[in-house]
Amino acid sequence: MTDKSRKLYETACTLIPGGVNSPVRACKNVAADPLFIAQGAGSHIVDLDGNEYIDFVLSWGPMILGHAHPAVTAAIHRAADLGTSYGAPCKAEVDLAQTITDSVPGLEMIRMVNSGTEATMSCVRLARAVTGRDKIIKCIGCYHGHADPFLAAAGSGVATNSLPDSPGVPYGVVSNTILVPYNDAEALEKTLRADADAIAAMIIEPVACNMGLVLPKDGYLKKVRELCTAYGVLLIFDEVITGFRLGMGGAQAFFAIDPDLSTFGKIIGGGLPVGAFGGKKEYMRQIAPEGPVYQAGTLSGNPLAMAAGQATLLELSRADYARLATRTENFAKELETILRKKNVPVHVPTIASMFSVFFTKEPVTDFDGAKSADQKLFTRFYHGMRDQGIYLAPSSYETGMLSFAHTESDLEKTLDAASRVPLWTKKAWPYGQWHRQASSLPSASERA
Ligand code: KE4
Repeated sequence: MTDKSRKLYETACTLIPGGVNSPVRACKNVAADPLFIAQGAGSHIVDLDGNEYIDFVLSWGPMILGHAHPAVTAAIHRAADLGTSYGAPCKAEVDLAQTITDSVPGLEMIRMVNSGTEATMSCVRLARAVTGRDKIIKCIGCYHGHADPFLAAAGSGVATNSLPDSPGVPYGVVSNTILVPYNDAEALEKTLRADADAIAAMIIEPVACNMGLVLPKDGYLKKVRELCTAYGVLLIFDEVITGFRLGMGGAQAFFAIDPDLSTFGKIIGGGLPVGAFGGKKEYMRQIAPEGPVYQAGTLSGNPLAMAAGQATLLELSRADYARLATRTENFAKELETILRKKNVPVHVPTIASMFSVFFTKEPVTDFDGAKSADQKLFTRFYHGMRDQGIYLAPSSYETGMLSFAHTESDLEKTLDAASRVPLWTKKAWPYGQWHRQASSLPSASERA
């Protein structure tokens, strides 16, 4: 019942590498063809064939209010009526910068860019300029976008020189990237003791969301902060996902840690292309044109993206994050109980409005643990859920998310679907036999 998606995918593959504009959307990890989405409204999306799904991907994070939120859509319409880009400063940029710096405790100044990758790439350049050092530390399994310095694979033995993790990335670039396991303060201390004088910064996802959802062990982030301070290494919190997801102050407020620099994206753009990096004034004032560290972007601070971000954050400032976190926690616990009744090893970690599903015997605390998850079981789970109208991230290395638009009925239907997926037998799932036609969802103006 996904013929239109399948046909369009065939055409797309003749025009776009892999038929998609970002690899994970190709659903290769779960041997599925991508669905082409025609519309989103609240917690639901509809594909080209009219099948409706409850959406737990939410565009990988931005749609925390749900799709086509009336206030966000109206803000974009208003901005678009005044023009789409000026290449000159506009009030919307200042308004959003004020909102973000007012919301995030450690943030004194911020620069807008157009993606999370631009934010992390620029932030690392700033850290290297400020310290005069070239090396950076990142955690194995954390993802900070596709800029060369981050596409590093662990070399022989951990925390030694890294190897390029993609063709086209020069060895010389990643030789300055040191890899340490996430949640391992001892390995970090050993690295700093050996090499601190050459290290500009450590960049970390305070909650790891790109190896599945892996929570920081108690005290880990505090130890990371203390070690970076002790060895004179800047600490960069990559909050592209956790920013405004864990609350208005992001992970740095949630865990009461004060990073030197932070990066943002996704939610702050309300679904339009936005990233940002910021931190203490003493560092940010080094950014051109105030300082010598060059960083630029034709569409940075785009008025439509700023309007979408500001409207999103305004709604979030009035939202009940604690209630959404409790609902997500209850949902995750119930999902874990349902899946365990199928006699499969499974853990469903959760924090704030996020969760993920690891088919592992032990809880996952690092990338080695994430890699040990049973991919066959995850693939069956993914297909079994998608065929019942539940749209999950097509990889166990991604994180599921709830929005403020998800209803109790959505969660009940999802848990009911999970109870029906045959994980305990080799019986082939009757893939594709499910569909529920939805001509279209109510538009934003109809829901305003
Ligand atoms: P973008 O360049 O994709 O806007 O952001 C890069 C990035 C940086 N930091 C973190 C913590 C991130 O999670 C990301 C991007 N997240 C992935 C999903 N896990 C984007 C999805 C995709 O690549 O299509």
